[in-house]
Amino acid sequence: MAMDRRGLLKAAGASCIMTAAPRMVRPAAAQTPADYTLRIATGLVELAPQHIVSTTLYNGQFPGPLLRLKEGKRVAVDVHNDTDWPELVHWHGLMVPSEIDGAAEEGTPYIPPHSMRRISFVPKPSGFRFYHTHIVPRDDLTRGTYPGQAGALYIEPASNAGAYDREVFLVLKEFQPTLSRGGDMPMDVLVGSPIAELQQIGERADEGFKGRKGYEVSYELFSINGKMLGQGEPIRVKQGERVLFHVLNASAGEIRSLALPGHSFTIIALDGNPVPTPAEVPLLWLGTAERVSAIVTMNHPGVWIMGDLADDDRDHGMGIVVEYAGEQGEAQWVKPEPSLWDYSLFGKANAHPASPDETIEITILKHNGELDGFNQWLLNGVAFSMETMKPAYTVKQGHRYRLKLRNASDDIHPLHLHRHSFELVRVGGKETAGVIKDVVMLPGFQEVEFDFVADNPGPTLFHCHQQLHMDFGFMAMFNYA
Ligand SMILES: [Cu+2]
Repeated sequence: MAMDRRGLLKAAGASCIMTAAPRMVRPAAAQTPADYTLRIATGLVELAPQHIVSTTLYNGQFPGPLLRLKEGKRVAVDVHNDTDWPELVHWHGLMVPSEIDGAAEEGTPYIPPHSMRRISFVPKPSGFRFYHTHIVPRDDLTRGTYPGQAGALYIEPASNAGAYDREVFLVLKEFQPTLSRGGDMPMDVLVGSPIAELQQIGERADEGFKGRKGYEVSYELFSINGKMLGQGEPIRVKQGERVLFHVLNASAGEIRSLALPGHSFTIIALDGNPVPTPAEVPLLWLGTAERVSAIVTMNHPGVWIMGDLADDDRDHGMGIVVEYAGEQGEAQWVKPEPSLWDYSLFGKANAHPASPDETIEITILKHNGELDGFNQWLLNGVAFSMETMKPAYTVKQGHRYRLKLRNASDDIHPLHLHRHSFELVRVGGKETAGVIKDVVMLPGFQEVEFDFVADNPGPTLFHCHQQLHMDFGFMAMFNYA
């Protein structure tokens, strides 16, 4: 195995961090084959014969390879960075140490250009997770989560591996981003009503930026599993079959919807965590980086378009064909009735989460076009500094923290906490319990509350998963006391 001395030392350092007992590091150890290899490099994705895009990929493919890991069984992944810039792989939704997590803000070392780092960790918790880059591209739309650096990761439970005949992974992703002024983010996504006080705070902030609008990102091409609608193989199903879909929104910043005409989705897990109340919904809404696991009973024969509700996005590729055995013809789309997403549907009825040891309230504010035309984001008046990376909060191990996020902006924010899961407490003005997630959408001028237990010591990053938002201030660090 080609590995320079620096790479070897880095790998050795990582393995020392990972093991409680000191372990001899011998050259032979590095020669043990890794369980997986990820190679970050420029490559081509054929979204359609007339749409071949050059982008950065894992192993020359989009999505990156599906990583199937076993809960509790240590895994070694060799990550080769064949690009000209430093890279990071973030293990989204996994409880790993800060040095492994893949966020420079937490202290994970970069993988230097044209070098390799062996990453070793014990996968947990079980369920549908995600890996992606975590570098900060700011105005460079060829880097960060804009290119094709995303893949699904599934951690099999240590016991009870699940009893489904068929699993289908769907990775939703846009390509060819451009900067634009004014976005078209869907608004009728989530239940709940705007809070007047938050609207007033937002309006007051807007007064200083009269009429100014910051950059947004729009996309030319849309795909599921790296193919535009109508390209690639359809999902072939049989009548009566129950198909478990694992859907990942791997967008850099879009909120996505997904419907299959004549069918409904029974949600069994959110962000890979089984929900207390599996419930049936007519369509899915997923914020950036969210995952939904849902069973669809195939009881409506035909050839259908499973696609996004937005006609424009679907027409530009955001969909995949579902074809019943023995059925032919052009795939049909039928516009579904509108349906708002309500996380509390999947919660425990009449239950309350444990009381927190402390509540942390954070108000989100936007300064339109403040940073060279980009919107600046402030949490309690502070935009995160990439220079100082100063932690905003200190937590005590074992304590339960309630985060109360108040959104004084009109955008939906997919909020993400690293290295921990959280329990939803209040969404859309409704109390809930038992829904465990690592990303939650917060609609414009609303509030959300969720709890996390400080059970994974080390610097921990909290941020909006909208790439533009996180790059321009929407981050906060939690340190353990
Ligand atoms: Cu955001």
